[in-house]
Amino acid sequence: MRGKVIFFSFLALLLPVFIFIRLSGHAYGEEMKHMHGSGASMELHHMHTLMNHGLIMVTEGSNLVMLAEMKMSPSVDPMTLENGRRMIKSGKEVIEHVMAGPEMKGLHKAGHGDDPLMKYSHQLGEAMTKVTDILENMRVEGQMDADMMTMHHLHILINHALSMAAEGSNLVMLGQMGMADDADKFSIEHGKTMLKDAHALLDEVFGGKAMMELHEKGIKMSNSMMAETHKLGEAAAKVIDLLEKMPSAH
Ligand SMILES: [Cu+2]
Repeated sequence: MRGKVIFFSFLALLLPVFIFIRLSGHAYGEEMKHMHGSGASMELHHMHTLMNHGLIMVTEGSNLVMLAEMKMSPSVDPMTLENGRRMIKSGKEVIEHVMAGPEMKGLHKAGHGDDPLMKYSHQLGEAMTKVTDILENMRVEGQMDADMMTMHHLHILINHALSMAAEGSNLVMLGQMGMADDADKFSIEHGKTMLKDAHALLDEVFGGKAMMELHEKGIKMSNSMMAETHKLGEAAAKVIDLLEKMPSAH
């Protein structure tokens, strides 16, 4: 009898604890639902982060390839070239995986194919693929002349603008997820500054002194590398523009 009383008093004491755990679990679930929004925006924003990472890989790889093509260090150039090419390939695979892999297929099967944010994601993917294709196919065989050297230096700046924009965009998304009040504000602010600076750098490359001098010297769009440079610039501008306009996670 006494044992039973002790047992039931024990249960009675534990009951509020169980109720508390159930309720806070429920509240956490609601909180997550709030963060996810009604659609698949949280999943898509995580995918954008992966795509941005893929793009950063491509730009870093491309910078290595160009460094090797400048032929300033014969003992290191082959390794630099090989690592650069591999980096471009892996970065491209990340973007392709996000755009068409099982996770994306899952979201489409779940009925998110017509979400406005989904349309945005595929526009961004397309724009990044265009940049990636141009960088992957850019080749300089043999010794470089001075103009080619100038153009490659400009390409490195374009790549830098792209990776600044991608990193800025990742910080904006991180902040928008609302997991750390004050740090979130700084994250969003700094991310937006990076995006703005990336945009300004790209404008400077195409409106600046070096480019003007090349054109004044008669290097026209008929020069295949100059044509590629402007194609790359247009593709990069599209990516940076889309990253600046990315709809928020909420
Ligand atoms: Cu999709």
